[in-house]
Amino acid sequence: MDTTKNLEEIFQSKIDHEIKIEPKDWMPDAYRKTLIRQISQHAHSEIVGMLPEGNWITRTPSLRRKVALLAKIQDEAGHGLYLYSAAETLGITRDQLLDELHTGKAKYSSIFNYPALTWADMGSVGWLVDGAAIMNQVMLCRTSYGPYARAMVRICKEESFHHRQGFEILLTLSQGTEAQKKMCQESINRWWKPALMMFGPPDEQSSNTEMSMKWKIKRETNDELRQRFVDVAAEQVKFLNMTLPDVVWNESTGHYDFGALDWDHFWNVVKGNGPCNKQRLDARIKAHENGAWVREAALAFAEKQKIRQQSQVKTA
Ligand code: FAQ
Repeated sequence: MDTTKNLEEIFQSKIDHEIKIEPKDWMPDAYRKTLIRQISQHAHSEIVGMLPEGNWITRTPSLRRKVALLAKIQDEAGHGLYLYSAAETLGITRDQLLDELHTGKAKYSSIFNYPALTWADMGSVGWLVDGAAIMNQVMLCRTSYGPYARAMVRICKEESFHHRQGFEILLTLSQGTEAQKKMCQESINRWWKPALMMFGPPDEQSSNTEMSMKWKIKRETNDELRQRFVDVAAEQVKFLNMTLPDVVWNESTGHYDFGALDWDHFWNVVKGNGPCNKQRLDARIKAHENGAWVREAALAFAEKQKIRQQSQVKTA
């Protein structure tokens, strides 16, 4: 008979040998809890993340831009669904997950509590927000929990398209009129620091990193990924002839230095006091309530199908 200690050893050994943990495998409660927390936060972020861009669907500058933006937003909904499904394999229901979001118990990414004020913001969201998301999510394609890792492979492919469409919006503006160039720079300035905060608090304030690295849920720390993102974005911005605020090359480290981030502000946004937290949550709750009839109809249809199949089996 396996004792808990043995089970823990087998579990850690699988992780150390890069064998994926699957839903029916034994896992420590804390691993399960951490995954539910992270995957659900991630799923909520994808769904809430549709809102700032959804606000621009009726105001795109051309039909081509509208089609691309619509496709991107629909992709984000799909990402939310893959991730909710991955979380459900850990023994929590979709209703519980959504309830935690709607009651404010569950977190979602701080970035989606900022307003999208100009068309250039659709570019900045794609380039900087999806860019930061990809930097973090590439490592998650190799995360130790099978259903999460597999969902991330597909998500990353789609996020790459989002990243490029955002950069292309900014590239067009950066080659436009003086007013368009100004709009482009002003948007980059507003999104830059919030995008850097997406990677989470500095390593010394990150309560989960140590265990998540041991379990290979995370494979790099918040600060490592943040620095890599800065180094990549600092090169990309040159193609736009724009600048990143407070970013300077450091010859001695071989990296770009970036200005101090206001972590008190970050925690305040995470706690619900950002510029758009209330608006975002209200919009999600309203969408959920308005969709009740669809869920009821789908369930009734499934029930009817089941009864029909059962009666066919009986008469056969
Ligand atoms: N916002 O100990 P750590 C996207 C919380 S998807 C809010 O370092 P961890 C696609 C954290 O939960 C963007 N809260 O935490 C898209 C923890 O709280 P707790 C989302 C944050 O988990 C693009 C506490 O702080 N991506 O953008 C944030 O080890 C465009 C301590 O932090 C993911 O969710 C934050 N930024 O590392 C969609 C990726 N950062 O629960 C639409 C998956 C930290 O202990 C449009 N998640 N917190 O009370 C992860 O990789 C990790 O969860 C981190 C945080 C790296 C975000």
